[in-house]
Amino acid sequence: MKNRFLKIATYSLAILGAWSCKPSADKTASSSFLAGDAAEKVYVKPGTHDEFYNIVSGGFNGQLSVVGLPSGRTLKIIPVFSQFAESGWGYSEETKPMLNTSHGFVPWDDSHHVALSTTKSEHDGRWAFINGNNTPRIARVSLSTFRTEEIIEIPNSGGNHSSPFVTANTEYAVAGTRFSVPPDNKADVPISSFKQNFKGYISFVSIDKTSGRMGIKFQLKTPGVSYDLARAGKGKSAGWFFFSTYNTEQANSLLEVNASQKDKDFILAVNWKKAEEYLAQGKGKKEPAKYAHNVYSEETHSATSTIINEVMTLDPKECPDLLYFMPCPKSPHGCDVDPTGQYIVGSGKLAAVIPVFSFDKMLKAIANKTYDGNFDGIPVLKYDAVLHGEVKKPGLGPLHTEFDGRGNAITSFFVSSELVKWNIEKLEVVDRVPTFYSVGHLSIPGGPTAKPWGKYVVAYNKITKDRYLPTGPELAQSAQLYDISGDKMKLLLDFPTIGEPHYAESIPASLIEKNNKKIFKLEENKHPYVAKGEKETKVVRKGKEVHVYMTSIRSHFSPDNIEGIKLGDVVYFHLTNLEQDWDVPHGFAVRGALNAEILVMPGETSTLKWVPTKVGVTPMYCTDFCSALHQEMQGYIRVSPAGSNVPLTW
Ligand code: K7E
Ligand code: RUQ
Ligand code: CUA
Repeated sequence: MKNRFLKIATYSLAILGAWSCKPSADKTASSSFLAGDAAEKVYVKPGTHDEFYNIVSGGFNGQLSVVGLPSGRTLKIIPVFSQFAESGWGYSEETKPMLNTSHGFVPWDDSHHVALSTTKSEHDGRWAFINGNNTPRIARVSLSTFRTEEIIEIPNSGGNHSSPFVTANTEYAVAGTRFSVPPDNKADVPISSFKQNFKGYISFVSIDKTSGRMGIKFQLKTPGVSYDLARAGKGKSAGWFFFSTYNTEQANSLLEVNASQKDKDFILAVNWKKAEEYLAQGKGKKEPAKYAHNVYSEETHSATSTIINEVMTLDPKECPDLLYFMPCPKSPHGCDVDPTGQYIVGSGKLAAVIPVFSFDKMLKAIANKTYDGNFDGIPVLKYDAVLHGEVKKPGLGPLHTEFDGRGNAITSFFVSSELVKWNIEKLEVVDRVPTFYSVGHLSIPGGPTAKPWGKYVVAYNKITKDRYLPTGPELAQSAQLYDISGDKMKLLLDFPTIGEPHYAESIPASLIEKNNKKIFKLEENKHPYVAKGEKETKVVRKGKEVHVYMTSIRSHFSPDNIEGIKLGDVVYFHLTNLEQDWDVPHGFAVRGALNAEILVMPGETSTLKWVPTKVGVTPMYCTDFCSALHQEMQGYIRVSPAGSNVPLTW
């Protein structure tokens, strides 16, 4: 990735001639961009809360982190596509099914983008969606429990990058493939047959209004190019979705020479409302495809995984007026829609301008059939007919754009390492400020929505260099917070991030705090192995399986001494935390257990599977400091040889 951008850098410099706005790496340079009262502006008094939540993708750690703004304090890591020993996520029997896929258990992914749910294109504080790029998946995270509640795999995809951006009322999250691939059911083809056999399926994943439950409503069989990023329309364009594309040469080797031959790639406009009509008319076709759908239930505190074997597809060749291509200068990356829904901003990584498209002009060009031929059977609209205008010489390597709600856009520039603010109507640059260094995504609170809150922009930098104490060859990843409330953007703060920060969204704390779940009610616990009081605790043998119905309360486990376990047994500790006080979890660990530990929240049941490997007495204990007697919260398990007749007692 970095190599590719470096090549692009050289290339762009060549096409633009001498361009010299690369900020100096000299630290003194940053001070002039620093607000004089920066410290005061990011200071959140002890005991008080931040104004915004910043929900940040962890990149290739497959997780989300939750950060407070403006302080930059990390509040939580939410495991999504990962195993996380701190909470037992992906280790406990209840959560393991969440990481199931058609390939089996895949406890990792490469996450790029966060999408917060919206109603009428405004944040509603209900869910965060995040994509898995590697083993294509979309996850839904509850912003009430800050837990992953659902993961759906995407078939016919090889790199779920333009995802999981959502439509105005969160009707759909999308999944466009970055690597076109042959369809799953006809996948054994020569790589050189790219043009004939490779497809770029775009999935529309429906989201239930009440439960949030996801399902793949349909997949569009789109041409075999790379779908890089996407945004839904808003307001008048709310029935449309826009995707940036690259490799429209359809080359199977993306060395620079191959993939950037063309002067223009495309932004694909998808009329998804029309797609729904075609589906209603029965134009969809079910095709074989295997994928996993994993759902976590708050009632049973457990997940189930289902494998599904077919998917509904729509072929644009049989459904006219569904897709249109808009030419966009060289290798567009970001594709962003302004708060009104009128303007679509393409960011050509290799381009010397930022093209801004007009939705009204697009509709007109479609009505008048102002075409410039077609690509793979899909009409290409004339560039001049759909263009609102170009921002000239804005910087080098534009990637992503967000909006401040005051008529301005802010675009990140990777190569010239800066944020550039420009006026959307006038297409004029109004301010620029350096980033340290090489910014990728950026986030303004509400910036991708119809109602930006403005105030700050966070730059997520790809390179850190000298910003922090060095920690060996690998350095902390870096974000930077800027004040955008005035005419000039001012740097306020550097803060490290957990994992590579790709995209993030920021949302007023008030929209989330009001829905916050404080406690799971014990009486509502429907876990099949729950023990709702110490009287219900027991140890049950079923052949070689031993089930321990166990409870915890400050400061003891019940039972706390177990004998009669034999080598060859598989022991399941089903621990119910009887506490009904906020913020009193108990942890549970057994010596030598391969499944890490579990952390059980008040009112919840969680299961640690343990396969003893040695004869003897093994300690178990609480891992989370819970009271003055935490250190006393312990017990023993006696494991005897396979044939022994030690009776089961507790
Ligand atoms: Cu890093 Cu959104 Cu994957 Cu741009 S992408 S920088
Ligand atoms: S200890 S909370 Cu584990 Cu030394 Cu102190
Ligand atoms: Cu329970 Cu420590």
